[in-house]
Amino acid sequence: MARKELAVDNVAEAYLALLAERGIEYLFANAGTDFAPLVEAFAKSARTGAPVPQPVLATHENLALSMAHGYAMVSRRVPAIMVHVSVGTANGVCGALNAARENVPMLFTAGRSPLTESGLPGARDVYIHWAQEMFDQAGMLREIVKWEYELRNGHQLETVIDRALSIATTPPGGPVYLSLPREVLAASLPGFAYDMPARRVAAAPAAPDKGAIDEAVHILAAANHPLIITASAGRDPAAVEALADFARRFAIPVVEHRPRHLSLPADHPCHLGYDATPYLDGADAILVLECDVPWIPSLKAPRPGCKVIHIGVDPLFSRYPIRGFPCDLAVTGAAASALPELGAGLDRVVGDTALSQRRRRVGELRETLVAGWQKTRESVATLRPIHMAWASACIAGVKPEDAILVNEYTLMPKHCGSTLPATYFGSSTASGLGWGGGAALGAKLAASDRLVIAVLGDGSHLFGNPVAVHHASAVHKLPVLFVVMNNSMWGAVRRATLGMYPRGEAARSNKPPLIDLDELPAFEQVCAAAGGYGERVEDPAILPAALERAVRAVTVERRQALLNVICRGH
Ligand SMILES: Cc1ncc(C[n+]2csc(CCOP(=O)(O)OP(=O)(O)O)c2C)c(N)n1
Ligand SMILES: [Mg+2]
Repeated sequence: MARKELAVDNVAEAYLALLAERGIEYLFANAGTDFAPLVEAFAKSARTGAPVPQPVLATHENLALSMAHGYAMVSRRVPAIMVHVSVGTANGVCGALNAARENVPMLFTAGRSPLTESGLPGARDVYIHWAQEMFDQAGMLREIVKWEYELRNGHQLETVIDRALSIATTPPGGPVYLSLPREVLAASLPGFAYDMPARRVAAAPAAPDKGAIDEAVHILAAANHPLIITASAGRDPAAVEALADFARRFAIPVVEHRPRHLSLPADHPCHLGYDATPYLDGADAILVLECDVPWIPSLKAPRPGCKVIHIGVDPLFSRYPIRGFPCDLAVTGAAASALPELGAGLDRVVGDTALSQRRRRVGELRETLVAGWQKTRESVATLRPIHMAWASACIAGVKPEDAILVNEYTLMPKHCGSTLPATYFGSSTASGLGWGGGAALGAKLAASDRLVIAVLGDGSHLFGNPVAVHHASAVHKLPVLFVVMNNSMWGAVRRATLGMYPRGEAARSNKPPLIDLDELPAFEQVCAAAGGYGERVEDPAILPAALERAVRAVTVERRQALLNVICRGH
């Protein structure tokens, strides 16, 4: 094993060099006084050519975290983020929760106010250094991250960084948090030696237990009407083919419930849409595959006799305080390795006659479903304000097959299906709004040759700091197409209220409070103000042409574009 030595002046320089050596390409950053030693080290590297991660300026922490999230989900590499002490961490907590619930590994760091009031290099020299210091800065997100620590000195640097990265990337992945006091970053370090490659690596994933796989085979083989429900099997692109093969071979229908990743191509013969409700009564065995919420029990649950198997890297979602779905068997393991093993077991026991009957039945169900969707699209195509189903279908009409869709959360996948792995990303199951714009920019950073389309609600767009997002798109040359489905409201709040109180005061009111978003700014002009193409679309008939114009602006002119699509409430 090789030891490498670097001539550095201080811990900050060694830290950035080590991040680069460990494969961190980007440091998404929102700076403050705590950054002084890092700004200095970046400036020095620009002169000397010493490798460091590329700093990516983000003018709000939510944007920094969301960009890092989008970059990580597409590149499958680990991003680093740095924010300003306690206050920056506070702004980043929502993004960290989004990433944690989606098992996105990231190194989330923050400065720590200088500890000393004078004497050491980096000691307090601005009035904020007293008030910004907290007893327990990491306490704000200790529950969210997999590990947190504070760098105490330069001598532990290699151990700390390697431990942070190996824990973040060990399945199930997730963010880790490291605070960096200013005096520690500024401390002199006469030379820095470290192992290359790293001697502390991530743990290999747990292999599915053989006995548990046999039991799952037994349950599925005995079932006449098995069903698979997934949300995130496709987080690992290799799982998409595994699921496609498995479903096709055994004619098992698959529902993608609230998908965050494409797990099965939308045109797969076993794809039965995005809502398991119609199939729950008939199912006699359900395989819940990388899915935290397969159905909503207060609305509809499977029959009591239906066997339920959960498979995933953390099939119990152990970080969720409450999750009580029936679970007759839970198998820890990645879908990409568990499904072929299940398939091999089922191959030995399942007869082809039963399968051909089931294949026919699944085919009929799918035909009815797809015909229903088509009918919906036709019936809403001319509605004004525009229907989100029509807007989704129009997006399907312009997007190349390899385009990356980032959905927060108004795109309707049933009207805009994707077929390739890693081309669809839905917002985190934690649903901390304000993610989509930044995530799309991060996705573009990871895949510069692909068209990236962010589909946002008017509400979610506002949560995402649009001015900061458009600025980042321009300054980092990340042209993305933003489609805002603008119904001038928080439709979700309306639906929740009417769902709980269908005949209540709000239902009777013409204008219930805290739902309508009146006097919204012209989102398209905000994009244009940052150098992008912007267009407001009210007429459903011109939406396809408007989308073509916007796609052209992004792909040919290489500038961002925003369509402000005036939609009806839903
Ligand atoms: C950070 C955060 N704050 C509040 C919410 C609650 N919330 C969920 S959906 C929603 C409204 C979203 O509005 P919009 O994006 O316009 O979509 P619509 O429901 O109108 O289609 C709100 C406020 C949330 N999920 N995250
Ligand atoms: Mg809305």
